[in-house]
Amino acid sequence: MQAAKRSLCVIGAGPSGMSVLYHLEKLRLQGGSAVAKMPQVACFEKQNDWSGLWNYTWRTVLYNRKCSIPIWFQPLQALTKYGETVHGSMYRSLWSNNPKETIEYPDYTFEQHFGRRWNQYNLKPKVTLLHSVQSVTFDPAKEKFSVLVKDLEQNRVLDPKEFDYVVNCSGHFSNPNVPYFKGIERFPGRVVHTHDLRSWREFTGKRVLVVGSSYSAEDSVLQSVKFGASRVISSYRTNPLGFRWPESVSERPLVTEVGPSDGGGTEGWARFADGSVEKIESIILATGYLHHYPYLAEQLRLRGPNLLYPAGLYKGIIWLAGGNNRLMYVGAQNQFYSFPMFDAQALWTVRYLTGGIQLPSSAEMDADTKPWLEREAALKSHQEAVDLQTDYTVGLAKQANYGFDLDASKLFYKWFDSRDEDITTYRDGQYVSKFTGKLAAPPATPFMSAMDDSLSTFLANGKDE
Ligand code: FAD
Ligand code: NA7
Repeated sequence: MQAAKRSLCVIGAGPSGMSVLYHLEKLRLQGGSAVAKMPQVACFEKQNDWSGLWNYTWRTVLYNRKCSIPIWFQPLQALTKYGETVHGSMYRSLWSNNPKETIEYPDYTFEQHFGRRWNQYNLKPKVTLLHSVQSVTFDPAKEKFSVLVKDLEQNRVLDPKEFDYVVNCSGHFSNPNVPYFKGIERFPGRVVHTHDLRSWREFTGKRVLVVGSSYSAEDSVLQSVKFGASRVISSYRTNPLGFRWPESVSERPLVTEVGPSDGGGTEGWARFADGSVEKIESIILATGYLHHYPYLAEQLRLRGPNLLYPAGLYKGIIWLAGGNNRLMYVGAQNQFYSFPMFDAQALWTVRYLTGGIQLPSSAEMDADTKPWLEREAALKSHQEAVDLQTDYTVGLAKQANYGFDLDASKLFYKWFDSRDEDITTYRDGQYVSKFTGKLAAPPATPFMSAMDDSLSTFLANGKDE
């Protein structure tokens, strides 16, 4: 008698989830012994289309359209028409902050046209859209997951489905980390986390406080300047951003208190750890995101800060707690490499699922993970951070027989240097694709003066050299 086919549930159809579907299909079409071991796949996506955070529609904008009203009247987090939290954290005028050559798929370069890779294998029918995963539990006796899914259009929770494996690809830059600052409840102006930001035009002419000093903070400062904020104060907890900023920008240590100005209206003030006080009208919390998987049973749930190597995952993928090795996370890391890293993780996952990669003992998996955690804890520079993710991604790709050298560290170093040289022009830089050998065209309009981010303007760009 033939053994029953094993089953796999993929949660989320962003870049990570789509890479899993892509490699399953690619391997199936290649044929060979892996095909017989291929699991039956169901992929559930709660949005109306694939592409994850990059699925930016008029709905993303509408749901989060909160005007300049005091914090009391603003909803904590916007909901979609189906009562789901809005996944999108993107905003108008967002340009990739890393060179596209550092996040290129080797077998589908940007030159071949972004966005069409998934169509190559007709993957759309494999995604069940507008279906939100509500609960995932694991029964160790049966070695099966039970997954509850809600059909959002029908407003109906479906009967539980059993799966042998789950790959969680739901992203982790969607649930905002919102710290409290003394007096914030009395601050009369706009208070917004970057997750809810959609347009920078609301800061034109305003005095803006940006809290945080990582990538969202950097972009918040830059976009505020670009869209005409009269003054921008960047407040850091650990390290300043430290760039040579335009004159209207200054950096301060952590904000300790905010409050309303005497005259009424929406103006207020902020006090900082060095005792200085500044008048401000808006606060942008660029304070990052929290891992948030409310549908996963407690013992399956990854927690903790945004790390390059989150604890509890063998090879950054296999969930170790509980010892079932049947739950995988793809894309749970902080990201320099993003797409190519997800892609290598996806292929590694597919090889594991189809018997091409065997897991060592639990003790060996723990031992493999430990040096990565120690290395991350000892990082001293952006370069060292990139090196860590390069070693991780290249190693994973090698073990999975990925077939391409993904090391883009030199491009990342060049990117760091160009940010240090001039933070206002680094996005206009040109890089050579590792995979086509071609130098990209410069943007038709430099980033700081490009106010029209429509697709037609963007695609009217010159041809790569
Ligand atoms: P996501 O893109 O978050 O996709 C996860 C998917 O899972 C979503 O479609 C979501 O709807 C779905 N989902 C979630 N929960 C459920 C559920 N319960 N049931 C069903 N489906 C569910 N990366 C770069 O390389 N360059 C950049 O310039 C860049 N800029 C960024 C700017 C911002 C503001 C943010 C927030 C991130 C940025 N990123 C950037 C990083 C980004 O995380 C990756 O590019 C990429 O989108 C991650 O892909 P993912 O598939 O892992 O997660
Ligand atoms: P990150 O990279 O996780 O950074 C979060 C920042 O928020 C970081 O500077 C933190 O300070 C700061 N933070 C967190 N909590 C606090 C509190 N309580 N007070 C002050 N500052 C705080 O998130 P990003 O949003 O910048 O980037 C995530 C992704 O989104 C990335 O891919 C981007 O391209 C877009 P710290 O430095 O730890 O002291």
